Amino acid sequence: MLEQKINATLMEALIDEEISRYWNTEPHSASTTQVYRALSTVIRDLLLKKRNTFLKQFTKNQQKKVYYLCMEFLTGKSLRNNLYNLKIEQEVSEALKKYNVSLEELYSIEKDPGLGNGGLGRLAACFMDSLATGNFPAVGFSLKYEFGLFKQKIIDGWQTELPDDWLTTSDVWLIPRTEERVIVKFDGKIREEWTDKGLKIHHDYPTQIEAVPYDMMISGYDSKGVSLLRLWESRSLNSIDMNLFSQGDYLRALAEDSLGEAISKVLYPSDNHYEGKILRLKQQYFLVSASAQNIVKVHYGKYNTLDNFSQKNAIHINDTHPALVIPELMRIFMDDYNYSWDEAWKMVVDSVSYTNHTVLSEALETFEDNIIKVKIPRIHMIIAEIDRRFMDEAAHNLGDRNKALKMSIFGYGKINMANLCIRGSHCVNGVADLHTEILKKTIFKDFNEYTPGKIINVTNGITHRRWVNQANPLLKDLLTDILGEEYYLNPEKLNLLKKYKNDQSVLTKLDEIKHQNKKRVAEHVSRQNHINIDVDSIFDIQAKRLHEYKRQLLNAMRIISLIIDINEGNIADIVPETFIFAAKAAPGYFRAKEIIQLIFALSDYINKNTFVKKYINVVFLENYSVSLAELIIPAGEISEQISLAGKEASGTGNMKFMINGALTIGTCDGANVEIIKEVGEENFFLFGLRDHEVESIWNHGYSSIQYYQKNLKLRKIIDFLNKGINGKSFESISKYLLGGSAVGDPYMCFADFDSYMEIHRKASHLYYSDKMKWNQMSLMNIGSAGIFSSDRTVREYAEKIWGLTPVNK
Ligand code: BZD
Repeated sequence: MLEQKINATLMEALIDEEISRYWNTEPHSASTTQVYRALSTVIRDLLLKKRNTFLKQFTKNQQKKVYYLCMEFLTGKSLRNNLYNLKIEQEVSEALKKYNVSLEELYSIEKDPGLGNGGLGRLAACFMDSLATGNFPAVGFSLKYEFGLFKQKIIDGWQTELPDDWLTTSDVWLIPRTEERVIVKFDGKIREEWTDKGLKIHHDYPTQIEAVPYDMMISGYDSKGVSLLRLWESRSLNSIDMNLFSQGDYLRALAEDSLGEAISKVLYPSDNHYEGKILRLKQQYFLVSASAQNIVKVHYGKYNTLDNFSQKNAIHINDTHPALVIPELMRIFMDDYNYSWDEAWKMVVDSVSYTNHTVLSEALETFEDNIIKVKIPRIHMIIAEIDRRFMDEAAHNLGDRNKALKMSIFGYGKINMANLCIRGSHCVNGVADLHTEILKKTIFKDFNEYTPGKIINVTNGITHRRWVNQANPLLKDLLTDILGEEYYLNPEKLNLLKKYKNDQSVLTKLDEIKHQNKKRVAEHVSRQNHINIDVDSIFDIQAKRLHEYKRQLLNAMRIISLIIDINEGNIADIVPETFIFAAKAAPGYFRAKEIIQLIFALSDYINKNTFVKKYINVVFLENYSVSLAELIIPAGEISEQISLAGKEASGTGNMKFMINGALTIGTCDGANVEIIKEVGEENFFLFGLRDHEVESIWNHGYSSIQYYQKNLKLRKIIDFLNKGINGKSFESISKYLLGGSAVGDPYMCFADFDSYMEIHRKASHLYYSDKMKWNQMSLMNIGSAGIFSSDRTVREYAEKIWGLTPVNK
């Protein structure tokens, strides 16, 4: 079917067939949802065929594959992406005329699968796209959460969470593979027996959970490649207690069932904050055990030996969440396939690699030693043995046991997952230059000295095909007119755009495109928030998870300062600005919710105050998701990337805004540093303390009060918060900023405030005094963004870490 060129007539026939097969109805009377499901099923089956052809090819070549293990894949919607990547949007659009429905309508029906929190999960999804496009054999493994990241609803300014039932429409993309289910075992006791063949492990497993795979295909663009995303669903094996059932105790009979099912019920909604909860541990072990069993089985089925395991399989752990794959592979190799410790260990280390995404101490995962011992005793035993051998070896090599102990996996009754990952991987990477350097100097210092060269950098990237070509079709058209289609597969070619930096007609077109995209957002804001925003004002956007270190509060402080100036009549420097925020806070993160409340209150205040509203406006857009990002990022003129230096590992939103022509107001943090290097400081609004300055001030005892006392604007902001906004006091935020029992303003908004105000003045002055210069800077940003494509990122992983080659090369 795929070999046949898809045209509108063939497409119609395929859709008709699905409609009559599923609903036994005439095509013209099918509902929009039925057409959506029928079309998606057709595309899914096309992809399945395409994947099978691809699979045959790399299987025949006996090529190495990468398995990417991640607790999150924030894929975004599938239909548009797959049609785009298969290059059949036109044909499908034509075919849909028969059903009286447009592609846009069908796109809007699909629910956005929220199988991730933020940057980490979205990165994994971009990688799947780029791997398929680059014809790399790749499988992603994750969980089929019944409920993805909660839907955010703001009620009276306060974030509330609603369940995300993404499966009600997106289930069409999943292919159940019940025949490939495996069993994951928990709890129980271990007995060791010495036989003439060595140590034999006996294990009883009272809790056995079935892992049932569901496959999602992700097509590459204009390539043979299709990535497979395999999502595990948990099901209780002892699904129903027939004894209880026959005694009429139906609820208790089913209780067992729900325990098993709970594992893949819901995504943990915290980013950059670990929770040492048992359910989270179970999710992690469930993912790695099911995946490792699957990987080993496929390998053994093909080669009839595991001796060449690490030559043929690269296993990547995305952050420490899948760390337990290291002991799990050891368990399988030793207990199920009788390899010795040393043989098994070599196979594990040679195949496993690990990416770190944070240096924040509250995000570094540790689990209670005891929890692991009780829930997965054999795994605990293996971790203990990994550590024992490591400590002996390191103490011997370093001649100092205390030094070795600093790298131990065990400490203070906890298991340090990062230390397990570093020990069990042949390569560890950070996600931006600065982040990797910080890793080497701080949390992984001892490891870096012990095994120099093991920690490397691979800077993050984004798929420009989704984030420009699909999300910003007007910009795509312009770029295609100027550069041709080559940049679709060679994003470095965007560089050629720079030749047009003095071309008035190109600059004007860029300006018009931005304006159209701003109008799209204004319509959305009017529908959703019932607020009219001025499309001629500068659009300043901060869209990302709500976190203290990302400093949405610094942005809010500036807004308050502008309100105060306007109210006092100090309007000489004031220009029209529209501030757009979108952010979800972890449900238990009180401070983050309070900051949302503050932003909401500011929005409310301004929209009730016609005088202030003449100049500035603030909107908070609910329920930030991939789809909302696709709408708002193309409209961004200022991209707020204002984390405290040294805290944001990389950022990827910064890259998405840049490639859509926004100018960044940013600190020297994460990948901002590399963005500046590419685009030049003259095309970036840099402000704030550098990471070493942050460290030095912090080490000398940061005191926000000192800044407060010296700075009238800060004092007025605090007064404003204390006085309250529309009758709601924000004293607790002012206390947080000034300190008391804890250090005030822990993310140093006060220290960076003046510099932030100043850079904004510079930016907005330029916007209103020399729009062509602004557009020129915007063009330079687009032209410099090619290097931040995830095509480049996955190529680097393939070469430097996985030893992977594309099919047919
Ligand atoms: O990963 C983010 C970092 O904060 C960003 O700087 C970076 O760009 C991206 C991609 O590398 N980290 C996360 O998104 N982390 C999480 O979402 C997360 C989720 C669960 C538990 C811990 C962290």
